[in-house]
Amino acid sequence: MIWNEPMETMSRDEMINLQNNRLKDMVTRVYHNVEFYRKKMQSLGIEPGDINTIEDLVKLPFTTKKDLRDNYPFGLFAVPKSEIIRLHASSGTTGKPTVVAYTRKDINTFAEVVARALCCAGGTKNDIIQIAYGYGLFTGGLGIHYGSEKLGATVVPISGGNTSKQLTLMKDFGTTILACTPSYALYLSEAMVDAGIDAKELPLRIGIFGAEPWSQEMRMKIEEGLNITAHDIYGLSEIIGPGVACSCEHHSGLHIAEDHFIPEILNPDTLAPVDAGIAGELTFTTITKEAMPLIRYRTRDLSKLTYDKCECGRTNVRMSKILGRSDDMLIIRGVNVFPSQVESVLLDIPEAKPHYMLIVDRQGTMDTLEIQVEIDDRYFSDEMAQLEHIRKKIKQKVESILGISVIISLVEHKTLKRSEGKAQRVIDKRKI
Ligand code: DLL
Repeated sequence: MIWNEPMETMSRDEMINLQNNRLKDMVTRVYHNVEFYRKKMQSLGIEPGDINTIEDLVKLPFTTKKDLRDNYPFGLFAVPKSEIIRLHASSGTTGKPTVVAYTRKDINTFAEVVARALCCAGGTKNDIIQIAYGYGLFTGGLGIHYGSEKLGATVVPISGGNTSKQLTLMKDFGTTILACTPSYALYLSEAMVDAGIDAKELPLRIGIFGAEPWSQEMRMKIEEGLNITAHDIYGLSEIIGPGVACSCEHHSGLHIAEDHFIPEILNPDTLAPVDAGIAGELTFTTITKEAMPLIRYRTRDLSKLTYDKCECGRTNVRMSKILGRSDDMLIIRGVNVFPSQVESVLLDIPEAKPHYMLIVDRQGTMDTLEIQVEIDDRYFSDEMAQLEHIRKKIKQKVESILGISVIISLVEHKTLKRSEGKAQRVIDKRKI
């Protein structure tokens, strides 16, 4: 079934026409209401009247995570605060999170695109959907929640964690759709085995997995372990949250809700748009959002697009599974982590040297992050108590910035490998 036939099956010409009109309207709104964009456009010598079709997108400036940070917290809002009914946030490259805002219409759009995604994955109002994404500032829990209600499914808002309860409710309630990160889905499948539950005896049938990269191999493993069909749902807080795109029954890319978000793929070096089929950095322009519209937001996610009609009948452009990132962001247990966040903490600790190494691994299905830190010779003593004190101090500061637990290992000065070119600060041993 297709949730919104008119929007998901229109011809390319109709879509371009719709995008043209919405783009013009959005550019005019931000020009008049957001100083940041007005100044950016003025410095490029363009006015709203210069933007008439999506071909004109290339004239517009880019927006980056840094721009959001520089305008923290509310500098990019395009409506008065009284119109804003919700805020969400995700971690940024420093301690400050990236704040995003929604008007009532934006919350409706969010629910609409998630309902579309769930329907695209085969969900219906007869489903019982267990939402094991985190609720709170993260867009995963509440985003999927509102979309599921819009779909008319029965929502079990259990949030993340509490594995034994997840399994109990899944069994007792007869959950048919599980929504969580792929790594947690894998963990649940293993926990099921340990608990003596046979997945084949459960009515569970669909998985709505995203928020972190995962491979086809991982998809097969999860499908086998949970006896379900696993779908890939993509999104990011800055654009709206989950529901920007989702895979359909043909698992041949993710359909983008392009009547709301216009995608472009850029060559990561030149930032020039590339043709369909060529991989590059995914960039979105939101054309219907009211509270915080973004122009050409550089996601740093690598993907490619195809405009071919899908066998499912949808005509919306599809993006490939995310192929990687053009920056150094890691996603550890669903949390976005930048090595530079660790660096900024270490620079503030006199005992530590700014030489460090992040070792990411997966034990069972849980991601682990070990940070090896070089300690200044003056402090590297034989006294256990003193070293333990330094270790705890670093651990506490790093954890408060990253928002996840870490293992800190102290090493002597000059032990970590120095590099002659680009410093390699991350070893990712996960096989995803
Ligand atoms: O992760 C929104 C979301 C929630 C998507 C639940 C899907 C399901 P952020 O915390 O802002 O938002 O992180 C966004 O996560 O730029 C990608 O790097 C990564 N990401 C999200 N979905 C996928 C996916 C949410 N399906 C960042 N595959 C994005 C690979 C993904 N990476």
